[in-house]
Amino acid sequence: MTTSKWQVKEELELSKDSLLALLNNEIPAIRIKNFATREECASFAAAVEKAGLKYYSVARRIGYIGMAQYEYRWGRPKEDYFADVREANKRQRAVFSESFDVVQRVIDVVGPHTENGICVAHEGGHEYYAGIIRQASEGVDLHADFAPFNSPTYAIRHITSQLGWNFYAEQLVEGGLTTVHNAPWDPVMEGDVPPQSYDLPREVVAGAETYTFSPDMGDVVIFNTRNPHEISGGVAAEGRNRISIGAFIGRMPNKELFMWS
Ligand SMILES: O=C(O)CCC(=O)C(=O)O
Ligand SMILES: [Fe+2]
Repeated sequence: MTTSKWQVKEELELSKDSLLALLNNEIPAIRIKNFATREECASFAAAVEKAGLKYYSVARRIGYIGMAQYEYRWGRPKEDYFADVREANKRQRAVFSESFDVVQRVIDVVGPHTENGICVAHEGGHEYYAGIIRQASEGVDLHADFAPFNSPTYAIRHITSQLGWNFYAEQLVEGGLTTVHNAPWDPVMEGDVPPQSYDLPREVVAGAETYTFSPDMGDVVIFNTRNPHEISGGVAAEGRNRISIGAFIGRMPNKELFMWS
């Protein structure tokens, strides 16, 4: 992964070239404008409210529907993860059935720009869960997402580059911006134990160039999640929360892109 400066300081449109450049950390982000219509955003947000969110036990409230592989990183067997995928898929389908299938649309839209296709990650005949819905109006602390460190006992550890896409269905009145720091995360690994990746010390991004983008309703934004990133808190209002759904995209050694959350 390139640790030098990005070649541009702006978001590019999705293309074969920009996707490769993002995988190589040569550009800060790709934006797919108008990925969904206003009506689709509204129906998605309404379905999320109706389904109800669960909350993580971190200081700033982050609501979610679905599951993250990362939750299984310490002291939980892999079988538990794959067993829980089925229930999480049901909760996701309840939302998609009242709006649209966001994950399938990402596959359809991104697929033509890949070298060797894109699919939901799998190993040993089991599919991972892809597409976690989040409400993070109070912001998210500095963290990095890179499977070789976060998931050292899963097949996704073989990826050589990791991106994350997020579709924004509802946005705040103010704030909620995402900042990406060009400082690829490179912690010291102690065996197969994932290191702390959330609430990283500021030293890891000291002196790095940054890129901040606005999570505009209806758009998908993709960035390289090995770069530490954070979300600022903002001003919510009735019907104006920061509601998104996202998944990671990892490049496997055969260039196939694997998606999971
Ligand atoms: O919601 C966002 O803008 C970024 C969320 C995030 O941390 C990720 O996709 O890895
Ligand atoms: Fe992240």
